[in-house]
Amino acid sequence: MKEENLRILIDKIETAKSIAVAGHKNPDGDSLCSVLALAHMIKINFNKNVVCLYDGNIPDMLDNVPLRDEIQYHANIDPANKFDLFFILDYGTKNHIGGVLPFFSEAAFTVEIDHHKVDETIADLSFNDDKAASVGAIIFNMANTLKWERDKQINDLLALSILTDTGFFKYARTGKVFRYMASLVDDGVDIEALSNLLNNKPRKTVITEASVASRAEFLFNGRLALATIDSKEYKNIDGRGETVLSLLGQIKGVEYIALLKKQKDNQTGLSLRGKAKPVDGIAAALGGGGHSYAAGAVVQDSLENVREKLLELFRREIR
Ligand SMILES: [Mn+2]
Repeated sequence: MKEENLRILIDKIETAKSIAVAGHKNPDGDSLCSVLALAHMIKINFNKNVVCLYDGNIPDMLDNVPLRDEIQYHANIDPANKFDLFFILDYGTKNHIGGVLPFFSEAAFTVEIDHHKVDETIADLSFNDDKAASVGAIIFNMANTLKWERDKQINDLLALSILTDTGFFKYARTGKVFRYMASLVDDGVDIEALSNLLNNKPRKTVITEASVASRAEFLFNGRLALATIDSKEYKNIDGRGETVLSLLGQIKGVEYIALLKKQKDNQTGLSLRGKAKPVDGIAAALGGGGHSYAAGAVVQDSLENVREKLLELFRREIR
């Protein structure tokens, strides 16, 4: 983290009269918890009020995270609000910002903190690190560098951001993130308690996800598992249908997992996972993006058409 950038950051926080923080649309664990952690950290270290905003839906499994009620749906905030300082976290690409974008665009000064591969930064100041395990990990590092105070809620939120984005360390690719977590555990974080706190899905969600997985197709000699969610089932899914992806990923011989979601008649969501096989190129070819082994897209087309395009891309990928 550049010292000069940190100096600007401190100055902007100290002089701002209004501050807001937001993550990507349909927040996941990292997006929600890093937003809440950063906002609360600014509150207790600078004695400032911070508005947390989101668009889309927050999965039920995240209902019990600390300070969950501190985040507000963007439409409940007066659009005339022009923030002096606006943080956008974990956003990936501009079209993931959703309804929060006008607040970002209107803000006097903007900061982005991200670990996605971003082509171009959109904020005035950026703390991006595509090697970081989660945005919470970047914020943990920032807090330590600046010697910001962290309370129990912040520690739990930063730990949750790391645990959810690394799949409880399965996708942790650097030693750094273990050292961060070791330090959080020394400070009182209870990983088992946090894991239990996330076991909070509605029954219909898990039943639906299991049913979707049970109907999956296995293509290219079983190397691609492809599951499809219709619009009725889509309402029951919590977040991105992570359970479907992880169930199918457990199958011997499966190298790629794809989940197609009929969000609307002409809008299809796609989640892709690769077992040591990059999938971000396929997601990008469909207008999406993400991480090397976990990527996705939202395509303005019917599920049938997106399925065909996807299979064509896999035909070229798998030989
Ligand atoms: Mn993230």
